Amino acid sequence: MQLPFHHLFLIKRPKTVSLHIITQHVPAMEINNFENLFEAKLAKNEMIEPKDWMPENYRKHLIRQISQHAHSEIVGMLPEGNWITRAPSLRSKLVLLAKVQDEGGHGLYLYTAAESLGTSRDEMLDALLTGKAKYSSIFNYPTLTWADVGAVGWLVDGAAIMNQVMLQRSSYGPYSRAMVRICKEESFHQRQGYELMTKLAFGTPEQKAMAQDALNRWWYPTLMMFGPPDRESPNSENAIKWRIKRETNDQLRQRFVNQTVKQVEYLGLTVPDANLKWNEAKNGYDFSEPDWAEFKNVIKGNGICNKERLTARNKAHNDGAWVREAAAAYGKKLSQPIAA
Ligand code: FAQ
Repeated sequence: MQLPFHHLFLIKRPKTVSLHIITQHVPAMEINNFENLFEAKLAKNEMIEPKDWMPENYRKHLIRQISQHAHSEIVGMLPEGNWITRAPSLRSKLVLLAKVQDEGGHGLYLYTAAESLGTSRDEMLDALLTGKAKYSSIFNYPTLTWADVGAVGWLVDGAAIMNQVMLQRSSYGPYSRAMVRICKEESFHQRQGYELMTKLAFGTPEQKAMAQDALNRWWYPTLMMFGPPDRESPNSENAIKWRIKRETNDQLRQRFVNQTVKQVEYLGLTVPDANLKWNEAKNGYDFSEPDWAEFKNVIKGNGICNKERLTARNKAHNDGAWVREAAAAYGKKLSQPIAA
């Protein structure tokens, strides 16, 4: 039976059968052939698709990264969502609403990409809601003023794009394709943030001070978004080998600093780093590292807003139970044959 397009969203998807289960019973010689095929595809820069054979650790690595990324988008709706009711104009409210909704959409594309690897939405959400799963450290910092909405769009979305542009060429097809669309939307987010910062930085002295204060508080947490330094990044080696990540945490962090300093200068603001200095030899800025002890503490669950964020996500999940039940009941009704 061909269902109308909108009905497809309401029906609970069957659990994906993953190829790794099938290949558990395949003789070792054949696995070798599969492995050669997998390696050959990577070498030719071809995408790995859900039905292709893949090493178990590649599959697990992707589920880890993509589900954490999805959680980050969903939790990332909260800091800015906090300002929707207090946006200072109808225009700014509309723009902010659209941006926050986009982040929700990104979460959904990413959960779907992760499901194609054989995990379920329920498993992933359970890990988030019980605090077992990680999500980006950045969303455990509070948005204290309207300028923070600008700083998040400009810096946080800016850092997200810096990282995600390379993920558009990630070796796993569904992840790579989700990234293409996400990057387009993130560019709009970055622009709305920079526009807001421009208004404040060229506004009254009080507004400029608000913009500087937001930059001071968001600069180092944004640098942490790229992950630990390469020397302490256990996942990078495989990620690069399997072409999941195309550049390392430190390379992307450096590129972000190089690009953003010019934007700070245009705004007439100051990067809160006394060691920031152009280095001709490396064709980039030298800059202070973030406080990695603070980073570790935040990802352990002890940041300023970790508890508040998980409480909010749990409340939303519980409040939405009736929607899931209604959708499942409607899906069941649709799947029953229509009486003659
Ligand atoms: N926060 O070995 P590595 C956004 C963990 S989207 C928390 O270097 P990897 C849009 C890492 O998971 C932002 N944990 O790991 C938006 C690992 O732990 P595990 C999210 C972090 O995977 C804007 C351990 O540390 N973007 O902002 C962080 O190679 C505005 C060791 O690290 C993505 O997720 C962190 N910052 O590199 C939404 C992009 N960094 O899992 C709303 C995709 C590291 O072994 C509003 N992800 N960890 O227990 C990636 O590119 C990578 O996963 C990295 C980390 C770069 C995040």
